[in-house]
Amino acid sequence: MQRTLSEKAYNEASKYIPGGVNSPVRALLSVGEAPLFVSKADGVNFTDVDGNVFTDFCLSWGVFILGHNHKTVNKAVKAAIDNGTSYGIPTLLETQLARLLVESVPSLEKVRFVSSGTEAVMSAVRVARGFTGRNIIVKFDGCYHGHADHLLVSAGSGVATLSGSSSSGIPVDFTKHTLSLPYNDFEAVKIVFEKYGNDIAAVILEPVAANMGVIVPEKQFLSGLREITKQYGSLLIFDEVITGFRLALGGAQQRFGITPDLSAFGKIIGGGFPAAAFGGRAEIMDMLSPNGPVYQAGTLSGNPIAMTAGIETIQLLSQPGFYSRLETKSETFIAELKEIIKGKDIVLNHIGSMFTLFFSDHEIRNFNDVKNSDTERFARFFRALIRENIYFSPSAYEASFISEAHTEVQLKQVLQTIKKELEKI
Ligand code: HOZ
Repeated sequence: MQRTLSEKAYNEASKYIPGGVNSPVRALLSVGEAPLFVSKADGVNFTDVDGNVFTDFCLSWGVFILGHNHKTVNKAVKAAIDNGTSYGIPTLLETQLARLLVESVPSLEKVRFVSSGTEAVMSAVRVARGFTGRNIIVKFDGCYHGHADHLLVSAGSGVATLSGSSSSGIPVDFTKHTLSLPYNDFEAVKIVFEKYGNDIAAVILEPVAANMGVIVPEKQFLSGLREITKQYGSLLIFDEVITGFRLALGGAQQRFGITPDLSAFGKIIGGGFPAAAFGGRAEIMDMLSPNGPVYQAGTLSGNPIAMTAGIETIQLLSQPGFYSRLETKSETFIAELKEIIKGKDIVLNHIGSMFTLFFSDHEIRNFNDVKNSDTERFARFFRALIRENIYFSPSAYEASFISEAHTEVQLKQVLQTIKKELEKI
């Protein structure tokens, strides 16, 4: 496979952009590969600048549940552009998308739009602190909630590949109210609540972890968190930036039947454009300025192009049968993949259309398990797939995704390739 133009593009980008990329995982360093530069994408495929075509299971990190370049979404966006692209003044589109979110997600009574998942989570935490008048935030090791200072503690995603899983440049004072505990460990949560319960503003987590690869919460974990936060007057925040509109129209909270106080959304709700949202009970959300004393703002928040793409996407996802079709297709793929990896010291964690292969002979239920897995073997696997024109999410600490656009025939071909390549690594 010729990759000379990507290599050239990387060298050129590195002159002007740190590491040549605008988000670290894209540099592919943890999988020992040179980054790809993309020229276009359609359906489940993207084409790099050298003209190589890849079957995509990263899908802009889960954004494209409908596949890239969806005709209906694009048509609406093209029409919206002709009316101007940002006003900094309210539009009807914001209310329309807000209504769709509130109608789709069980816990939402009010939402506010921002432009990225980082902003959504950061703002949800601020509202939680404003509402409770408390400081402490409990999070879980390996969950990634964007790059706000106080949440970059034992974080997953690209941070997981830094030594210590935290970023430099953050004063200790900024993280002193953040406690990070092992995922799926409710006993640890109980101990922390016994000690600090009345000072805990919120517990925040990815209801299915997807930034240390996919880790599904154990049965009593989410319900335990719901009960204990209620008992102590703390809020429960679900970071559904990845799981929202992915695991069901109502996200992980609908799938598990647990109602958080606040939730954050991103990725899918922008239909490929920068839109994210946070929301929850009206009495909490009304703490936000101008109704209340918690400040939060943004020039491009709710911008008409992102709102249009979001509306079109959610309407398509709301059509009867969408999620059951995606679920069935994913189940078939996962079942066959399970057969392929049998006896190979590989663990397949999955739920709905999200999955991660961990190279380990142990169950993977928390960040430590992921760190102890064979990430070198994952890297070899990733590189082998790339040579076969298949693009999985490029780190052992990420989730891969199936979309509506993957056909059964394509998935079968991918499985054959995986089978063949696993024999060699
Ligand atoms: N935080 C994203 C992975 N979970 C990476 C985003 C990107 O590199 O585009």
